[in-house]
Amino acid sequence: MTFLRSLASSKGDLSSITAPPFILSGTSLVEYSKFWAELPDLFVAPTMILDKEERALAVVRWFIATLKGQYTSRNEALGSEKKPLNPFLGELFLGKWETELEGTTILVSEQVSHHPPVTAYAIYNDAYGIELQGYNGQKASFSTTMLNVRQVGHAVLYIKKFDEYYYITLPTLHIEGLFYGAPYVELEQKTLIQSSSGYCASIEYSGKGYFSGKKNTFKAKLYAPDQSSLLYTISGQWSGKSTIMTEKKKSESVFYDAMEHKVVPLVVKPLEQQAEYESRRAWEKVAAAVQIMDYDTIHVEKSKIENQQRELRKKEKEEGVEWQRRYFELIEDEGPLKDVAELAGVEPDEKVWRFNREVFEHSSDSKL
Ligand code: HCR
Repeated sequence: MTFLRSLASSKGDLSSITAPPFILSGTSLVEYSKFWAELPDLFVAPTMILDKEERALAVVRWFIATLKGQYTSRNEALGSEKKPLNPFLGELFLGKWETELEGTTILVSEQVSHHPPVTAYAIYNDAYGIELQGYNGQKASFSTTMLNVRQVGHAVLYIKKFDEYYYITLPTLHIEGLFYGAPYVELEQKTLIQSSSGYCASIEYSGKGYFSGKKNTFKAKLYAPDQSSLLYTISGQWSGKSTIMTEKKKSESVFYDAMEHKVVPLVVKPLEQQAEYESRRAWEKVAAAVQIMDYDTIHVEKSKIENQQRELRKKEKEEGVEWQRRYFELIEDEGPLKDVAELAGVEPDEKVWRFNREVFEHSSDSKL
């Protein structure tokens, strides 16, 4: 009951929730950016497709494939959704995927704001010339039985060979099962994937009952440029199997089957080689205490980090300086992306977080 009361009074700030020990996770939210590319083969697949329409479809397939990791992996690995650690400003999570066919895919994820919390990330594979950039924050509200979470921010996929962008909006979600102490995520509303080539996909989510009586369901529609015609309808479970219907031929076939794809684990440097601002090293003691549910140590170790951060902010205030983000900068978006967002009918953010790759590559952090 204390937990539910803390949810009800959280006023949109998820970091202020006091969760019981069995709901705590030893993983920081800055790590969640990795879920975008745990299937490197699907991430790079669009770069090999010459036809624009087929390419847009491959982007939708990759996106659908990321959802299982993003929204069900804690449930599957730990028995229920967990409350992640609240990243501190400047916290970094770095890693790479090394696969035989795709080569190296790099992840740089940084906490660029603490209040409100915002994580920015870049994921790129140079061999295939593909890059994903994005940032996200969360706004929460509590209704009688559910925690509702609206995601702020967006992701942008760029394919160098075709000089093509995909502007991706993030789904709204809610947490069910709170009263039973077994929280899990369900997606709602929709995602738009708008390509600079004009193709646009609209993905609508629903939980149990609405589309098919099954959990984690979606219905996606891929439209030709200017929404001139509906080309494909895809439906099914994002955590399971989905099928695609070609509008012209009215033929149906399997679109994606999550059971047939195994995630590739991200390779992260050993703790002793990480800088003190790298997520797993910084939270090492808290994570160990979460493992054995040692609530006192969790509290003591978390407080050390929080107090250190408070001291830093106090010093910055006294010196009249602002924390320098390491690899991302907040800029006015005047580039092609603004146009793509407008194509999708999405109000573009006035300022957006963008990756400064040059700075990253000249830093010791780039030695992964
Ligand atoms: C809502 C959530 C924190 C945010 C997590 C986000 C939205 C972060 C960005 C990722 O790309 C996608 C993503 C996936 C997660 O499902 C989502 C988390 C689910 C729970 C967590 C809450 C802060 C936890 C609240 C405490 C509980 C378990 C009631």
